[in-house]
Amino acid sequence: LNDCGPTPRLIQISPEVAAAVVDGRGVVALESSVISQGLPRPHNLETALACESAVRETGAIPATTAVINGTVKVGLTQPELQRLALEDGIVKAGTRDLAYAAIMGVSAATTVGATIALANMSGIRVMATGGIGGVHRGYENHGDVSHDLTQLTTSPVIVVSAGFKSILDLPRTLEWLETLGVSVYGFQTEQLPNFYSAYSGFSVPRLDTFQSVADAYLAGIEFNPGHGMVVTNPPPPSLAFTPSELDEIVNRALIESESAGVTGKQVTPDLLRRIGESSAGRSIELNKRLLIANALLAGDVAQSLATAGCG
Ligand code: PSU
Ligand code: MN
Repeated sequence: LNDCGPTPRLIQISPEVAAAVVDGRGVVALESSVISQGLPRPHNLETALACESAVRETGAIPATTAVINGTVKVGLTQPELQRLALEDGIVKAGTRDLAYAAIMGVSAATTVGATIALANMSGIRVMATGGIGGVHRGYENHGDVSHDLTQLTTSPVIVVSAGFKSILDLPRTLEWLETLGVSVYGFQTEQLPNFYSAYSGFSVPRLDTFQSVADAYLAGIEFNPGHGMVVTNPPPPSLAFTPSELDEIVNRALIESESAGVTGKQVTPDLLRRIGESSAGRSIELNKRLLIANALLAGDVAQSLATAGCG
């Protein structure tokens, strides 16, 4: 071995997170692309802080990830969260973008894929987000599949979400996860949620307790080592959309975004913004509430894993 190998030298884990991992306490990784690209100001900062508080309520420690001036960080300070929420020009970083951000000294927010890669390198087994990326509609024309899916084949992390973002091709995303060998579970439901709606028409295996989520994870990494898993949590019923409301609003956003010529990694943030505008902010409030609910569930799951001696 020489000094040029993959020993972590560019990643900086905060003292609080590092101590929690060493002590085997519950830790939850939180992504930051939702802060910098997914939600508008001032909701983004409020949500980021509320998600960290939700994790702390369960007794677990939050570890939001991002690149700050080229330093790849796991566990951020409040001023760093503020920068991600309020500064212009924060880049969106998938896993492959981390290296360039690090050597160029830029500041970047991490997607689910990049976040679970960093969580795995840091000894963190649980992460929370709103909706994960997947196969985009019109895949046969442009081939756009989120790296979130493939990263789940090399990062054994539990991803707590409300499903796949409803702008995606849900059946194809499920097929891809099956191909990749990544399990998708429903928390206290057998109906796969569709991000902004509790109903997708697809069923998933149901897990009813935090402990059973932890058990499914530990069994999963025994039989399919290296793979992560997806736990879906239905969105809060008071704000969730019905399937037909959701269909209408997503279809409109897709048409507008396509005729505006939006492509690549701009697609997801652009669609979320359009849906926010056409629902008069309801999708934004819902996105915020479901992110907090997922952070809470992730914290409880992380605590169950820690109790099992696998923090
Ligand atoms: N969940 C949300 N809002 C978001 C995202 C997730 O509620 O903005 C982000 C996540 O960071 C996810 C990314 O990884 O969108 C997916 O982007 P893409 O489809 O370009 O891979
Ligand atoms: Mn994409």
